[in-house]
Formats: sequence, C-alpha cells, structure tokens
Amino acid sequence: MKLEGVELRRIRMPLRTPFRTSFGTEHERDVLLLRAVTTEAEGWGECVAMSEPLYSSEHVDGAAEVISRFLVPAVSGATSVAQASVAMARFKGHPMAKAAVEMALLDAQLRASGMSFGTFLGAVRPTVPAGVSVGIASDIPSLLSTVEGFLAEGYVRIKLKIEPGWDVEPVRAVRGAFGDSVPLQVDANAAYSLSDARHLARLDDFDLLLIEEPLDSLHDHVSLARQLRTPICLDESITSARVAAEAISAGACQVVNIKAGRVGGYLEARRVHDVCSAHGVPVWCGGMLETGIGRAANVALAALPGFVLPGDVSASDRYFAEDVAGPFVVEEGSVRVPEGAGLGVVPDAGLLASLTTSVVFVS
Ligand code: NPQ
Ligand code: MG
Repeated sequence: MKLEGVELRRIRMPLRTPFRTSFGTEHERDVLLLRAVTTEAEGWGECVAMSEPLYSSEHVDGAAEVISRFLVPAVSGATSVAQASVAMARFKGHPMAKAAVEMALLDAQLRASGMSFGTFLGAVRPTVPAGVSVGIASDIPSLLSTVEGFLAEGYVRIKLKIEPGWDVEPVRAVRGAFGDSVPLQVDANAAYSLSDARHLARLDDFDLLLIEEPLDSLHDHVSLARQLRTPICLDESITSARVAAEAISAGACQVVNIKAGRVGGYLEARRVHDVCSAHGVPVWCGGMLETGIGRAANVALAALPGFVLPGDVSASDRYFAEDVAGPFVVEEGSVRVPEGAGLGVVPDAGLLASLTTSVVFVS
C-alpha cells in the first residue's frame, strides 16, 4: 500500500450547548479531519486538538502545520502503519497530530483488508457502556436538570466537571437528587494544587468512582493519593505507555483514562491498555468532543477487555445537532461498535462540504 497524499480539512461544528470546563467554555468544535489517499483505499483521521492550547499544549493550527510540513513527508515512503509510526517517532511531541495521521493510515489499511478497527485492536464486546461528561453549570438547579436529562436518555455513568468553587456542592446536589447508586465521578482538568488536599478529601463522603486529574503535577498526585479515599484517575498526565507504567509504580493513580490523541495514536493507546491491565489497573476511554469519525475509533477502543469502567463515550447528539458520520446513538445505555471495514463509517460529503472552513491536499 502506497500513500499518494493526505487531504487536511477543517470543519466548524456548532455545539448544541456551550461546554464549560475548568480551563474555559467552548461554543463550537473546530475540527481537523484527514483523508489519506493510498493506492488501495482511502482512510479517515480526526485530530482532537482544540483551537486553543487549553487542554494540552497542542492546537489545531499547530497540528495542521506539523502534519503537512513534517508528518506526511515522513510517512510518504512507509508501506505499513507500523512503519509510519516509527517514521513519525523521531519528531518530538505533537501526539494529537501523530495520532490523526496514524488513524487515517490505519483506516485505509483496514478498509483495504476488510477488517474493522475493533477486530484489529482486539475488541471483545459488541457494544460499550455510555457515560457522559457534564460541564460546569451556572447554578445547581440547571445542573440537576441537565443530569436528569442524561439519566433519562440512558447514560449509565455521570461525570461532573469541577473547579475550585464548583465541587462539593454540585456533587452533594447530584447525590441528593438522584441517589447513591448512580455511578458518579468528577474531572478537575488539573485545576487544584496539593494545598487543596483537605478540601478534596471532602469528596470522599460521596462514594465517587474516581477523581480525574485533580492536580497540575504528576508527582503531587502521589502525595494526594495518600490523603484521599476516592481513587485518583489520570488523564492529561498519562502521555504514553511508559509514563503510565511509571505513574502506576509511583502510586500516582489507581485508574487511567485513555485517549488515543493524548498518547500519540491508537497503537500506543492499546499499549497503555496493556500496561494498565498487566498492573491490574482499570481503564476507561476518554473523549475530546469527537465527530462520528473519531467517535467510531473510540468506541472500538473502548471494547477492549481492560476497559472495565464506562467511558466518556456518548451519543453524537450529546454535542452536535448533526454529526458528519454515524450518528452514534445510546440504546439501553450502550453504543454499538461499528462492524464494517476500518472505522465502519464514512463522513457525509454534503454535510462535510457545508461545514468546511478550509481544505488543502498535501502529497
Ligand atoms: C477531559 N473531555 O476528559 C476532556 C476535556 C475536554 C469530554 O470531558 C473541545 C475539545 C472542548 C476538546 C473540552 C471531556 C473540550 C475538549 C474539554 C476536551 O478532560
Ligand atoms: Mg479529563
């Protein structure tokens, strides 16, 4: 299989409702999609970088530059995805850019061979449980009505985004309104520091599944873990399988959130899964407000055996009025793993065209 070139397409997807986290409020998703054209098949990739470097250091313009200037030329002679990954590894950083290129090449290779993403990665389930991430609200009543709606839609796990000033009270209110049996967790996106340990320990009363990335230092999570009963889950800090092994050995986390974009691709994501499973550490699949393209790959990943906790694997309509591919839906609390070759979904050409803000072909 020979790569003829890669189309980079920027699309603008309005969010149905603004999504607020400890790092900011998003009103739309500025997405970079890749279409790899090879001699045998086409493959789609999605870059999960945000338009501004708020979640991590990457941003969409930077990723597009790195992909077109360094990554596509580096992989142009590769005859397999494994070879392409090695060719990209000499460039430091830029995991989201690398992950998008790898995803497009992998999709092309799998479509050519007729194998699904799930089968390739090692999926062991036909469906995955659907969790949902709930943004910081303006007040408690509006949070409760949002959570009530998601529970009515069948989501089996609720994650509340938290920040200093919006933590114990929203958790208390959700527990009070919906009871102790709703699987509930929180995500701080690194908004706290170690001096908040005693405050964060107040969350121990609410029987949370986990607290995700409370601090901005990998090392400080070791100290915090000793002061909390609530398990610590790491997201932003886990940048590779090697770092996952180090974090687990150091006692920095008891659970790991896996996002392929954050660790440089689905092959590395599978290695993170393998390392965690070998250590008996449960993992779950994170989300970056993906379109149906990225969502298809996440759903396949989430079907691996070590993904024993529900992920931020939601329906397309959690974020978008209209999705470019799918749509993915929640049925009986689960999302179905696509079975077709590659990602098992392709974007709708007309919708793509109407959302496109720029398109270039790099060869
Ligand atoms: C997390 N995701 O787990 C991320 C953070 C996040 C579903 O909570 C635009 C693009 C907005 C990516 C907001 C969820 C985003 C984004 C939050 C990622 O930490
Ligand atoms: Mg997170």
